[in-house]
Amino acid sequence: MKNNIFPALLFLIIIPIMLFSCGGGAEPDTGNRAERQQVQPPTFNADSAFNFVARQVAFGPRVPNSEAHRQAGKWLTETLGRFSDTIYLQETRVRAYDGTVLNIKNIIGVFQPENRRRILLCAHWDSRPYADYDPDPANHFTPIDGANDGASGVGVLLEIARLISQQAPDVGIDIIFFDAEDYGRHRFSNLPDRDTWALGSQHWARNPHRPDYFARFGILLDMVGASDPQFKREGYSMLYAPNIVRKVWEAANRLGYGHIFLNRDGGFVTDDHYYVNTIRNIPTINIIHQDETTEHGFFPQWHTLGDNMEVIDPITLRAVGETVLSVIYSE
Ligand code: AHN
Ligand code: ZN
Repeated sequence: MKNNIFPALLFLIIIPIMLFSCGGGAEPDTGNRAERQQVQPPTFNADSAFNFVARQVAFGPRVPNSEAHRQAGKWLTETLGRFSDTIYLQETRVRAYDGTVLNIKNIIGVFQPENRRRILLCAHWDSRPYADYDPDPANHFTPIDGANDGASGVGVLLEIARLISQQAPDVGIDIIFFDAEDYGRHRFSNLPDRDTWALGSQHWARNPHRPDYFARFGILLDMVGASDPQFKREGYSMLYAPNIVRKVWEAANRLGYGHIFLNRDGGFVTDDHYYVNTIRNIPTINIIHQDETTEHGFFPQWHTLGDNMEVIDPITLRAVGETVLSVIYSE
């Protein structure tokens, strides 16, 4: 027995050691990270992402303090909680621009908490209390579905969460669904507008779920579900995280999405990433649909009752999802 097992052990132990230590170029994956080839990311399922958008919208407008908001928050916490290693629920009260006290929740899913190399992915899960750009003035103070403005980014991130729970990338991922992004001052109000948007991310940036929290970079998804979108290089993203914009736009180009991720500068948008950049100092970009043919500069149904499931196109969800996956699986 002894005599027979020794050559077998040699074969099992010595040969693999030789293979891994030769470094002759046959195994590029053993080189350093910068030279390393991208791992094949898992396949983004656009129907699954679409379904994650539809499930949110089915609760009704997710306006803070409403029953639909409570129910949607519970479902998002359970759903993200199923995919992630650790879930944090950050509940607080904030004061809106008009004095309304809002009960809000930031929902945070952590993957590989022990990994020190981290990437932050985020979107807002609340929807706007006012359709203040609706063509019909009778609708100006009606809450919106926010299928694109809000739910689309969350839908893409839930699909990404599902995929990374099955096949972990080399980096740790934090997915944050920010609350109360869209409770900003309405267009008929004379009250001051400063810092009235993105209340959930302002709170998180000052009180992160872990006091020493840091990520190499962040990606915010906002309005990533309408047909034929244009993602231009958003102003604050270029100011605070130009290398991340380049990295993401290059990934999109490699995947054949250069007609969506345009190599053109867009406007500056005060959105969740602004506070992640300025308060938490994490270089964070915003992938956001900008359209210079509309009066407000966003997709045509922005802040109208028309921002419902009819505007959601799985092709767009896929383009964004594949791009983000490509970036995180090559880090
Ligand atoms: C402003 O209009 C100042 N910010 C827009 C941010 C936003 C609203 N994103 C989605 N809805
Ligand atoms: Zn909005």
